[in-house]
Amino acid sequence: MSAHADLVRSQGKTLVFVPTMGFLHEGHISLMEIGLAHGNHLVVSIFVNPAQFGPTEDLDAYPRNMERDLALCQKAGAAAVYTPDSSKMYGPGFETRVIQEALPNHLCGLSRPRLFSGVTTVVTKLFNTVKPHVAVFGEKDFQQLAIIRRMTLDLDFDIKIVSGPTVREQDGLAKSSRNSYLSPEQRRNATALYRCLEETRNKAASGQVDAQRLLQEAKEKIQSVPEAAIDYISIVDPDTLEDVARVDKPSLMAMAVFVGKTRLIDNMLLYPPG
Ligand code: PAJ
Repeated sequence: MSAHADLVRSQGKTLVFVPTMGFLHEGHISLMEIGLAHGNHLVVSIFVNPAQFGPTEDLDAYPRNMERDLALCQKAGAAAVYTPDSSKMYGPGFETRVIQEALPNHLCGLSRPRLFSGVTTVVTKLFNTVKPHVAVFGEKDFQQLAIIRRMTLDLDFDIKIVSGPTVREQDGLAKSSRNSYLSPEQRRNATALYRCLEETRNKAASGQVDAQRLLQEAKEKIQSVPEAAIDYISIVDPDTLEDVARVDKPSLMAMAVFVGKTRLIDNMLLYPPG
């Protein structure tokens, strides 16, 4: 991969990179399309990164379909797909992690303590090997995007970070590789996340800006859904990810909810009236 990147760069091409954990869906494909608007040599990586899964999480169960993924990458215009294996990624004696101080201590980082150091570590390694000019990340994982932007600045990566909007199913459920875990009934119930975000966005836009009250009502709504268990629902400053008391400027509503055993995340920006 590294030699390929050197060759591509020496040809004066603009190398764009979309890192993924595979089991690709339209959300991933949309990032590839956005990438190709920013460069002319698209590299996709497919790597289910053990370093970002906790000991009780779904590493082994994580859905995989390499053959289908490769065909989708080719169709989307990828010039190369990088599929490292874990024993090479984390060879004998591996012991270094990239750790960020503040941004991981919110939202998903609180219930998944190794998630973001696993992400920053693997993305650093991928950046060093793929050597992209541009890298594309999804707003669906808003906290991850914020962390990658911060890391890119802090560690002087000469890479432009571009984001892509969340791609949804027709009924609003954010596309996710993990949606494949849901039973048909759970799949129907899972639309509650999006409906709740939309309802809250409408309330904020019509002047109900007290965050505690918005959150209380949102939690009641989610709690009424069969098999749903809230991990967190928060309204935060989109830059610092710290809780806000009022939606008096654009604020991020983010949630993680278990539907059965499947942990789903979603988010939406809330805007005050006007
Ligand atoms: P993965 O969950 O496969 O997601 C890869 C990229 O696709 C991420 O940037 C994610 O935000 C984006 N994405 C996922 N669902 C999306 C949707 N519905 N709409 C738009 N974009 C979507 O995120 C990871 O992998 C990993 O943490 C990774 C960055 C690859 C590091 O291991």
